[in-house]
Formats: sequence, C-alpha cells, structure tokens
Amino acid sequence: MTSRREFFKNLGMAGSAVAAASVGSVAMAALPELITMDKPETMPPLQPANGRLYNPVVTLNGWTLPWRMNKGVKEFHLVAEPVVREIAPGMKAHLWGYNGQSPGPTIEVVEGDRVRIFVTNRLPEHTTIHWHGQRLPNGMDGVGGLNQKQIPVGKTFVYEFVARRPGTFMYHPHADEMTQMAMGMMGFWVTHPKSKHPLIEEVDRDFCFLLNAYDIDPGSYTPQVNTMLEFNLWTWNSRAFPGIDSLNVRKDDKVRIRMGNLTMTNHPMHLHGHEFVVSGTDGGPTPIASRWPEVTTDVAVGQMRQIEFLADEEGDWAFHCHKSHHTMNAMGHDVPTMIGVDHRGVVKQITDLIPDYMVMGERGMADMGAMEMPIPDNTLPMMTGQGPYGAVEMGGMFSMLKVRRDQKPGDYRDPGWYKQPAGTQASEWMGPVAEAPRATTHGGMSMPANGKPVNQELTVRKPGKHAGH
Ligand SMILES: [Cu+2]
Repeated sequence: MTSRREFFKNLGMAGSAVAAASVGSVAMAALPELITMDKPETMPPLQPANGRLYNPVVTLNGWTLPWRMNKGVKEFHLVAEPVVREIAPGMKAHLWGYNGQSPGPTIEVVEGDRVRIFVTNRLPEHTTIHWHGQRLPNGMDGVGGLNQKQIPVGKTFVYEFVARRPGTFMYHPHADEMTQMAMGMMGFWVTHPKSKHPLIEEVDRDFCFLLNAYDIDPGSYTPQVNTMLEFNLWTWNSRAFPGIDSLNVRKDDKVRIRMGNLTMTNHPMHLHGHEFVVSGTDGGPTPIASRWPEVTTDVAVGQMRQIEFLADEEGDWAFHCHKSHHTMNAMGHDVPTMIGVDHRGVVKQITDLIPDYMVMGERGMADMGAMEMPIPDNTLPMMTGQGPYGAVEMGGMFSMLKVRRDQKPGDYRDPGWYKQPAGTQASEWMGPVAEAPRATTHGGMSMPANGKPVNQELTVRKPGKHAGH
C-alpha cells in the first residue's frame, strides 16, 4: 500500500525536488488513500514504489498520482471536485478538476497492469470518466448513459481494466462534456511498455501536458462554459505563460514530449533550434518509416502527439503554439487595430472619462509588453514575462526548452538564463548602411485585368471622425 510517507520518499528518491509536495489525505474505509495536491509547480517524476520498473514522466506544472498495490491490482483514487487553480502568478481561476488540481494527476502504469480506479464525485452534478484511447471492456469506457449510469453527486464508482497497449492517453468526463471540460476536467495517462519495444525508444527526459483553454472575463474567476470559439486564456495544463515551467534538460539528452489537445481548435506546436519526429499518437507508436523531421506539428482537437528529439544545442529555445493569438493572454482580444493611427489625443480625452480605456499602440502591440496601465484585478497582462534582455512579449501557450551542458541527470530544476558565448548573439551594426534595393513594379498578372488598374491604398480604421490631435 502506498502510504503518504512512501509518497514523500518517492519524491525524495527523484532528488532535487522542484518544490516540496503538499499532500493532504482523508482516510476512506476500503478505498485507496485520497491524495491531493495544492501546488501548481512541476513535481519531480514519481519513481514506481512497486510493480514493474519504468522511467517515469514529468507533468508540466503537474504531478503523478501514487497508487496502492492490492493483490496485484494497481488501485488509484480520483476525486472529481471544484478546485482553485493558479493560471499564472496574479490570476486564479475557479475550475473543476481532480484531487485538488486541474488537470487532474497523471496516471502512469505499465502495459499488462490490471488497474482499478475509484472515482468519487464531489461536483454539484453527475459525471463519468472516459479513458481516451484505451482498449478496454465496453462497460468501462465511461460514456454516461451509453456504457454506464452517470456517477451521482456524492457517490463513488469503480472502473477496472487491463492497460493493454503502451502509449500516450488522457482521461476526461463523458457527461455534460461541454461544461465539465470547459471547467478544466481532464488528466494525462501514460502506459509504459512492459519490455523493450521496437517502436518505443528509451529516453532521458519524458514530459507531458494537455493543451486546454478557458474563457474567463478580465476581473472574474469562473470560465464561461458555453464559449465555442472565443477563448481568451490558452493554457498548458491550465497554466498560461509566464506561469508555465520551462522544460529543463541536459545537453545530448534524448527527450520525449507528449501532448494532448482538449481545446476547441488545433495547435501547431513549434520547437526552436532542433528537429523532432512524431514518434506516436493516441493510436500508438508510429512506424519508423512514417517518421520525418519537423519543427512544427499540428495537434488537432481530440488528438495526442508525442515528439522526440536529441537536445544537442545549448540555449534557451522557445517552444510554443504557432498561432500567434494563442501566445496572448486575455487582454489581446477586442482591441481595435490602430497601427498607423496617432490617437494620443483621443486616448487622453477618453481616459479622462474612462480611466481603464486601452487601445493598441500606434506602432503595434509591442508597446503593451512593457505597458504599465491599470488592468482589472485577477487578470493577466496580455503579454508579459521578463527575459534577460527585456519583455518577452508572449502569453498563453509558450514556454522554453532549456538545454545545458552541466544540467545533472534527473535534475529538472530551472538552470536560469543561458549566457550566449561572445560573438554568437545578434547585436547592433555600427557601420554605414547602404540603401536597400526596392521592387518598383506592381507584380505580374496571370491574365489581363478588365479596365485600368486603380491605385488604391489601404484605408486605416480611425477611432471616430473627430479624432484630431
Ligand atoms: Cu494554439
């Protein structure tokens, strides 16, 4: 049986804890001990206390759920409940999740393990859990009404199946899904191979996180659950940059990153400085012949992708969703485009009336990265994060892969900022600059146009007809 003490011991074995786990427990007769987490930090990998050995994963800003071994069956206890999740320092959200956090804890098992999961419902409405991607008996698939009765408020159901195939999976409710997933109910599941697998490489670092999104009005705490497209917080494991921990590795480590998408749109995930292959999906490991080098891979809705690469370039490498709106926080939306409009005068007139009024800078949005203007309480700045050379001007789905020669094996701590060797960094050119040649034609046409081409310039939208200054 995995006791609380053993849980701490496991954390200790991993060495170099990022932060001490804060674990609370409530004894429930016959049920596995309930273990909850109240910290949003990345917990060190949970080394298996019993059963077949494996190389555990690290959940970004998350943790792995310990189990108890009961006559050869791995028993877990998930509690669906309202939680308070820090999205990033300065903003907390009232979400629904499991065992104190959204997402819930990662579940790690080994191919062939018999797994029993107790699910206690402390939500204000019924729920179920669907084990996305797993081979299992139909009655364990978790679609409320179809495969099982809904789990009523206050009740505990038990799921049991054999983890038949190794791979990257997730879990989420299949009951009032629109509400429950918009509120943050989801978690990661990894099934490790039971022995050497021809398509599953052994790696030095194995990270995982879920792509999720929220629509939380500036100044409020609870997501709007009926939003279909206009989300304003793009998160990994319910964290937004700069609240997402970096992925810290040793130079020449083999690295695997597992991602699952439970948002309402796709996310082209882009890594700087390295090429990776997609080594698996939620359907299993990909055949070797199907792998080709990429620096961006799209993760569509309801999909999972695992990427692998050799971290052989030292530095602080950006890793982010390539949709530029997904690297912005809440205040980036509903702001009119004002590039080219000098509206300093009109802004002064408006701010005399509405102190919090905000428009895009006339030179672009970068003005807002360093912007010091009042924003509502419990709201993240639109783009933020201080790097060694100034504001990073990112938010949302953004973090860094930090590759260091002197990072110790098994050490996941942030090594700080990379110091570029002299002469290897972009810098100001101090010599004379020749005029750059410019194109002078209007470009070709595949067919002659009707009539004469009209010389038309783009009209810039002005804030109003009295926008004088
Ligand atoms: Cu995205």
